[in-house]
Amino acid sequence: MIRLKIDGKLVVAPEGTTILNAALKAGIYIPHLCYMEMKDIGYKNDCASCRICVVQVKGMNRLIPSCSTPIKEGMEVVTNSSEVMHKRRVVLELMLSDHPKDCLICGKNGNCELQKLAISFGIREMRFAGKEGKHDKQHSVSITRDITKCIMCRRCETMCGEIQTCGILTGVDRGFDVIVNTAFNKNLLETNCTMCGQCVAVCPVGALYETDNTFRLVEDLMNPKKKVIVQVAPAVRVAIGELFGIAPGVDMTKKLTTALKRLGFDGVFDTNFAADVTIMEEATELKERILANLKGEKDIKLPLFTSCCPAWVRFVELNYPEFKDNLSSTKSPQQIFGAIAKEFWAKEKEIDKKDLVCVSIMPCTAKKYEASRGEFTRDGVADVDYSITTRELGRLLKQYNINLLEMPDGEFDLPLGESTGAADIFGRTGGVLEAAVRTLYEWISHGKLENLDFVPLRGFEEVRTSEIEVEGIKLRVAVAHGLGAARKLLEEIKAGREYFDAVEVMACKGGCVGGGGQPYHRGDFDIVKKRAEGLQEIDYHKEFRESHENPCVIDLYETYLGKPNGELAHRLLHTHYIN
Ligand code: HC0
Ligand code: SF4
Repeated sequence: MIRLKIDGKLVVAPEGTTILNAALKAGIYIPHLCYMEMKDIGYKNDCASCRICVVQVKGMNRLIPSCSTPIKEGMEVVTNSSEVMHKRRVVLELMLSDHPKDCLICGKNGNCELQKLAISFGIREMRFAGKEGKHDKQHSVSITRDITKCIMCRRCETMCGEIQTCGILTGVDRGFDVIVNTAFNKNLLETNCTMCGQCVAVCPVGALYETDNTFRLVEDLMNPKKKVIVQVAPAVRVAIGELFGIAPGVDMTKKLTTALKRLGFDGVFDTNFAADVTIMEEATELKERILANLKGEKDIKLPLFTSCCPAWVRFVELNYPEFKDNLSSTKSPQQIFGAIAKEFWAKEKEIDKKDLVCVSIMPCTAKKYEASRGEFTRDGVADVDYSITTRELGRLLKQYNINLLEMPDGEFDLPLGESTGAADIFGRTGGVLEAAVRTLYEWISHGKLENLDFVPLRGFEEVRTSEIEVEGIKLRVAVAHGLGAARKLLEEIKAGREYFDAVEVMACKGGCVGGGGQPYHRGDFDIVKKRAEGLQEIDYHKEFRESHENPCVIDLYETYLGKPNGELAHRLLHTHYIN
């Protein structure tokens, strides 16, 4: 252990700790902008480019960045001398000198870390004249880039390159023109970007943000010719409270349903209902492939990959097309919900599906892209018209003066609002596979599963594997979260060093609870973990915890769909990725 003094306070920290981390642990706040670290997921951005975190060290004749300087025995650090404060202010003023000043309409207005620093330093004048960049805003269906706002902190580059291994964003140019950009300034959709939004999740300024669909939604809600219905993804319910000052992981479902009804939706439904349907289809697919493989049939594509994460699907299409047929053909819950709503619910309610607007609230930026994919349109009508993120919903509720915390408890509308605990855990890493295994086990054994908790599939190790034996059949399954982890797993499978029957991949660390559309976690991965725990709690307390026990799902198959993977189910609920 190393002993040092920070602002006169004795601090003891392990060797190798930086001054910044030693200070933060000791309760001494040093402002910082580029630095971000999430140990649980191996994310570390410590390029020391912003220099906001400079401190004075006794015996050194210059100020040093605290984020990249390790502590030493006997060190005496001052974090708040007048010299330090003056230098920080000059650094900030230089940063602001070439930064656009359109804060009022910026995608991160109110959430910008640079704006917060400018507020705390009381900057009122621009003393230095810098040259603002001239790049136009670049929209994709999921993410908007306003790269003249880039402050070169490199957080997105580290996230995209090291955690997601996609390498879409990198520093280009020099001087005032320097920015993090795509190759040849291409639109993200023209690159191998997966739309995962993890770059958005860490960007401290308005250079990267979700493409906003809230105005479109307001217009649809106003249109008397339209019926507008909404579905809510599992991970949203344990995170939306954060935008109203509630701790992460608290289940806000009941208040949320009332809030959505007050917004004016004609139906408030649950993506979880469709997640249970997804399991009916995906477990059927998995069972059929496993049994065919055991019979020795040729060309059976195993492992079966889950396909509910659109960023993962796009990652496979663009990087590992040889594995495309391993992706489950079952649509994601978002898309299954849309198909059932437009084909089944609309008919029941005698609504022309062309007049029905299906909106989803997702923790994700890639879901906007998924909704727009051509595969999910029938007769020129999209299953899901568009998606808005948890953050967008939070803004909308505040705009309408709907205080989530004051809402009386409500319920989702039936039948598309009923769900089991198996569906809730879809929103955390490992949950889709666990849900599938619960059902598959009972279908193969024709018995009742005593213990529904497949603990080896849980947790936050980047890859978790498990062997499950049912009726003498040994199944080997794996879970990966984060695209870098998925890439490693795919390479092992490709080289024949690993064999699995089923693999779940979620592009974001922690699964959807850590999605790129969730309230900003600001580098605190514990927030993501608490959301995952929140979903687990919901599962524990549900009346039914297996998708095939959902009474409304059973009814839907009996009265409308027929058999899982039967003719109608296949036509509505399955797809073939054509990219
Ligand atoms: Fe997810 Fe989903 S669990 S991808 O993370 O499968 O976004 O929450 O809605 O579709 O259900 C996201 C979350 C969903 C879907 C579900 C799946
Ligand atoms: Fe990289 Fe994901 Fe951002 Fe695309 S959305 S640039 S893949 S981090």
